[in-house]
Amino acid sequence: PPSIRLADYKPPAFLIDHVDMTVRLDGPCTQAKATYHVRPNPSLVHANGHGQLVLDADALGPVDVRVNGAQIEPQQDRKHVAFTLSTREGSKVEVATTLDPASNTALSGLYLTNGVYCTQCEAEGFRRIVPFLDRPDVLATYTVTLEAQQAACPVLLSNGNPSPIEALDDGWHSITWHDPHPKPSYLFALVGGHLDQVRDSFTTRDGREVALSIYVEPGKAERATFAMQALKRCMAWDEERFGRLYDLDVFNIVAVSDFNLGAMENKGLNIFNDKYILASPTTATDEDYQRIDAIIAHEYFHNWSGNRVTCRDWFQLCLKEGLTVFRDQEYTSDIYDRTIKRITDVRDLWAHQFPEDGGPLAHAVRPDSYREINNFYTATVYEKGAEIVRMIASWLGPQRFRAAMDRYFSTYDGQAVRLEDFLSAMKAEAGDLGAWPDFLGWYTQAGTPQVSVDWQADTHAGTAHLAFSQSTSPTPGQPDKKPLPVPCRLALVDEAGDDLAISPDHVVVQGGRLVGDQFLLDSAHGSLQFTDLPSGTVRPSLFRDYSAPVNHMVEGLDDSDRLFLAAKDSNTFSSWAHLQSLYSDALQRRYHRLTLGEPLGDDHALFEAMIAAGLCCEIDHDTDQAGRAATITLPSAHDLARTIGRNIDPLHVEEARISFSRDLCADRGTSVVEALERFELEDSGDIAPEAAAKRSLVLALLQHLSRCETPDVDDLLGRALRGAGGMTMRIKTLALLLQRRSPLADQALEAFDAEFHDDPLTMDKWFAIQAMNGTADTLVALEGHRSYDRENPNRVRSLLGAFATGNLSGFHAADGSGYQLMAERIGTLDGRNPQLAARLASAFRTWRTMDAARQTFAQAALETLQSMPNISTDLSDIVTRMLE
Ligand code: BAL
Ligand code: ZN
Repeated sequence: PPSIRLADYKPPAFLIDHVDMTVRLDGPCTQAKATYHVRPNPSLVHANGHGQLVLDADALGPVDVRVNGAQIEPQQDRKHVAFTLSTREGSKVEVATTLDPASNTALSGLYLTNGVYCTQCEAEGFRRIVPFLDRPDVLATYTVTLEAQQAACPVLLSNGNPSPIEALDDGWHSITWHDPHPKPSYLFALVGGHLDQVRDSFTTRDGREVALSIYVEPGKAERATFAMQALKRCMAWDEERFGRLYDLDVFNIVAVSDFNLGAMENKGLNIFNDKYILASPTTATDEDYQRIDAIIAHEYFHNWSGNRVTCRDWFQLCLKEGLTVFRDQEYTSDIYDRTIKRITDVRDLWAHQFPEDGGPLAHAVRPDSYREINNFYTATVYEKGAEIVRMIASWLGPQRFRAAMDRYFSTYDGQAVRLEDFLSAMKAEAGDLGAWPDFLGWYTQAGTPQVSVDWQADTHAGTAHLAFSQSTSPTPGQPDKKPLPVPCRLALVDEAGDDLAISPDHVVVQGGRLVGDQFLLDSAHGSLQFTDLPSGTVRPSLFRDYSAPVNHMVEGLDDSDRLFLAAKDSNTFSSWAHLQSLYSDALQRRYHRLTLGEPLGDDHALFEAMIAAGLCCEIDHDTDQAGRAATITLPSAHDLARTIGRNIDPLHVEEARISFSRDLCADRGTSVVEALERFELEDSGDIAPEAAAKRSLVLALLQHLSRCETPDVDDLLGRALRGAGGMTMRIKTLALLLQRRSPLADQALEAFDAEFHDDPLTMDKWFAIQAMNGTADTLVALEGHRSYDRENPNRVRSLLGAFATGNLSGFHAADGSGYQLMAERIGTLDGRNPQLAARLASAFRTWRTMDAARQTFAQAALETLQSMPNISTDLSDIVTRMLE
């Protein structure tokens, strides 16, 4: 299909104000009927008294259509149902069709998951249930009646508030749900089936009693108690922090086991991938718990940022997603540790968004065009989108930002709007901050800006100079780039590690503005000239808290300056970042020496700094163990590959990291082992954040030690595994044993399998660690395992997804076996579930950064996919862009 372009947006000719819908859940004879209260769009001129109503449709059988009670013959093709309507007055349009949810393997529209009926309508799934004006700027209230056999579907849910359930003849029953809030069809949902229920309640600040329920597959209720606590916590937080109150009498969450996304924010009826609801200490890791917290909050927060104020069109997707990610990041920062959360988010941005923005799939946060919107639920729209909101929030400061958000929600409540509307609310509260920066440029321009900073100081003269320049490389469809407003939060740090007070009278600013501690670089070049500095060495701490999503390089600071800042910078994020930049340089040096066959050199000073940071005190000492863990964690192999950028040999990338840890252990291993011995490797399995922080530090140390070649490390890891009180230590130590090909690994894998083989979500971890440490042959063997299911997205992601995105040398194997296997599996999957196939295929996006031999294999694999006769639009879009 041709591209859809933002520039071609036209308002709908007709509006639908209310939808009355009845869905009779009856296996392959499921019936969906809907009555639409349609009126001509009053903002358009309708010339001759009638017009075409073109309803969107997808994969529907014959549709029965009546207009004002009279049956008509519509024009129906694969994608549309069209007929003529009066433009002088409103019409009642009835549509009816029959569906077979069990055959819907694409998991978009109405489908069956483990015997439960469920829906996924974002972005364009509603049209797979009934024909509709399936676009986000058509907002309607909904009254939905669900009918089913009581025995098959005791639970029947939809959006809004329910009326009492009614018994019908022959063991059938029905319930009607009414949602008074106008919403786009992508927020419609229904669920029917056997589900267990966890109940609770929440009273809003204005006294509304909200009945909360989490529905899970039978027998899993115990694992949903954490999720319920998380839900209540985030509801209270959104009231407190953003003044957002819930607006229905019930809020339901349903966890299902077949789901393409993480979760979905349907109004009053969030549907979740059960991976992000179910947790127990013996089956979930610390990261799982944090992710559950974050995703529950994310979906709940959409109730305002997305549902009450929604998007005019899909180009504005980041309006709800970037903003809601920002909101969930803030929530998680408040309830866990702000610096650790920032570090985690920045690492994720570097790992996922930067490679996207620098490769063939690069697109603006608000793209100009798309062929398949499902392919734009990306790290760029979500994570870079959140970074833009973060820059705006930081520019406005907390009070103004809160006022601006209040203004945004109250001005646009019940409307479908654009980014420009969001920005105008932000700008309206900017007060005396001066000219409004071109934040829209961040939404419309793809690519990661490169910011070079040159630092020069003259201690005797008491002066210093910071020169900035920015540029952005061309991205597909955008050859020329303009400068963006880049906020650099900075400080000058004195010899004691204290921030110097910067008086505006002693700074000359060019090419930007200095407001508080933010230098807003808004030209290609800018500078700060400092005078009257006190005596002694001064160093700059730049991009504090990662104040802009740019790649920045600083000239004029040597390794000892960076080591000083790593130890002394009062901004804990920056002190982490200084050390990371040193690791990154050291690893790149090792990589290049490996490719040249040269000796790897010595990183003794860096090892000293690492040990000082990681073991500054006893592991058990409760001083910021999570911070210490982050500090001694190396950049990932993928991040190192991205930094190297071209002609990559993944084996050397991995060896650079391995050799670094090995040399660290040779240099300072005794102190690490001693520290761990004193800790005795006992793990309570307690899920409290303090216990999780301690585990993260132990694991960060074990990660390095696991690269030592001495056999006593097996013993150490074996003891850590046996002492594991919960899943975090268990799966991570098992992964380390596997990674070092320890003889203990097989036995531990078997024990895990024996214990969990009938617990699919837990087995996903078992599949994933093997996929990340194996080859294409490993995958083939694992596909035959009794717990594997080629049709379940979570299983597929745990095996194929983990391999393609978490195993650099396996996926990019020198003989092309990784590419070939992935292409084969993606090709097969495309016939069943195009969204999942396309998502997996995007792992190929770095193929042009590999060495020539690998590129040849990758290209062949992509071309094989491209030439498949029945390739889906989803997959074809990704593969084509990757080959362009
Ligand atoms: N709207 C799709 C799932 C999410 O981002 O919440
Ligand atoms: Zn979202």
